Amino acid sequence: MAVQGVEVWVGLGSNLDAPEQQLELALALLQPLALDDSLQCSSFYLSKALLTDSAHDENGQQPDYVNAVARMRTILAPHDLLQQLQAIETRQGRVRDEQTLRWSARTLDLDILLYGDEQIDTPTLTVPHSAIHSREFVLYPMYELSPTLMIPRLGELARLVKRCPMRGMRLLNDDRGESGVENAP
Ligand code: A4P
Ligand code: MG
Repeated sequence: MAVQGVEVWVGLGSNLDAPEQQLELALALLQPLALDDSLQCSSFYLSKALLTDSAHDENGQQPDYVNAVARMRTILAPHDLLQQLQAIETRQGRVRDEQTLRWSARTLDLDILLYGDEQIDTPTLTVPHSAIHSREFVLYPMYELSPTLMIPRLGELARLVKRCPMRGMRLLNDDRGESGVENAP
């Protein structure tokens, strides 16, 4: 009998050291974690960095991010998946030490957005990811892959997309500006 696994959604982001290539490599490294040919990825989007009060350069800025979301079926348990994602981040040069500020620029960030319908609240893992509802670089790519998706705790993805400003986000490599997201509700 075929193994079904669980459908998980992973957010990918990078704003250091050739972000587009970082995402391409991350997708290749996610492939072995996915069952069969279940890994799918959205388009790549260029978005303005969300910043904290301290994590920015002397001009109060960070490079733009390249973001995407992937979905796949996996047999990994939630914390095992988190560990695998952090290993990929580390392999791609992500520095995570006491000097590194939260939300500082990074070569790769992999967040678990959804793990099936599960709601998980542990010290190291919150699922659905706590910021899904407010992030254009998460909601619009998710909508691209699954316009009718329902999100545990939050409800219809389409409703969340409608309420979320684009903040100038656009498709990477799309000279037509924001037209790539014209199908959004
Ligand atoms: N953790 C808890 N829940 C999760 C989850 N669902 N997925 C814990 C992944 N990790 C989760 O994360 C800190 C800890 O969160 C982990 O050790 C894990 O146990 P981190 O990746 O080490 O640190 P971080 O990413 O700096 O912090 P955080 O709070 O996860 O930030 P976010 O939410 O990842 O946001 N602007 C744009 N345009 N695009 C971006 O992608 N990303 C961020 C970081 C800021 N600004 C951005 C973007
Ligand atoms: Mg993170």
